[in-house]
Amino acid sequence: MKRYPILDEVLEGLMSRYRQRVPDVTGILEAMQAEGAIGSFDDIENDHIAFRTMGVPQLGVKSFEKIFIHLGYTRRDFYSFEGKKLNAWWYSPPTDKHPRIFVSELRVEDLSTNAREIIRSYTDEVKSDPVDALNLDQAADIDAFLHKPLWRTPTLSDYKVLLAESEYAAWVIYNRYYLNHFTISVHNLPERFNTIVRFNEFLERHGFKINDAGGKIKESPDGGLIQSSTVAQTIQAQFAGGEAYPISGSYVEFAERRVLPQFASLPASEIRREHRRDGFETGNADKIFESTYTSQTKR
Ligand code: OOG
Ligand code: NI
Repeated sequence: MKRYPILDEVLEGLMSRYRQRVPDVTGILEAMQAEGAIGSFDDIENDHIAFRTMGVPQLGVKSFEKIFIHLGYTRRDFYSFEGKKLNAWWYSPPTDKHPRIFVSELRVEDLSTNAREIIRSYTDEVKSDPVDALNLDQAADIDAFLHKPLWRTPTLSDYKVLLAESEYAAWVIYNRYYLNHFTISVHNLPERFNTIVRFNEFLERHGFKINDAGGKIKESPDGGLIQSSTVAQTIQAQFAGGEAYPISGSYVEFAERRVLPQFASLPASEIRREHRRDGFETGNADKIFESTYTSQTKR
């Protein structure tokens, strides 16, 4: 099988920062290990990872996607979130061993003049598409780019103005391209854990807080994609002038992908990723975004 060493290194770099920022990741993996759901952390199947961006001409998904398309991903479906003023696309990976990617962007043009001008005052510091200046054959260059500030450190007052109008905008102005979540596939786990209903029970037994926006279980109308997520963990942000303030960081998601009706008679041992419900679902995603919203984190 073809190898993807640059992609693997970039993914590892993302996951290592994410594990540091989100103690729930290790907490959940340790609880899974303790209960025999997995032998080692390597047994986890990462269903997908997600990023957020500001939709301005020189940034946004059009810029961000170039990285992962270069590394072997393919752009798939588009999703629109009217109320939240977001666009999103998903990307299928080069192999079954790699996670899907979900990337969203804020429709900055649709915000109030005030919020738009605050965002532009930061994003205008990026004069041209920064991905065009990267060497995409160098994992270290990509890794540094994904974890460096794209614009100056925001002020707490700008953060609060954005938070009042768009929680997504506030999240991105501080967190930028930090991994928003990774997603544990539950359908290949031992039977006691292999549905979202059972996995949520396990999480709650261990004290993890589940996003309940629209209910704790998000199910696609076709019944094939069932998701849940933790509530984002708080990070102590350092705003301009050294002001510290607690804000939402990242969270963990869980996905159950059911076998498609046309493959229902396949023996379990033959079921691969391609036999299960693929892609995403607008109604599910709309509520999962709220994992970082204060309506969940302050609950
Ligand atoms: C992404 C929310 C949507 C999914 O799997 O549908 C999502 C985000 O919070 O940025 O992850
Ligand atoms: Ni997700």
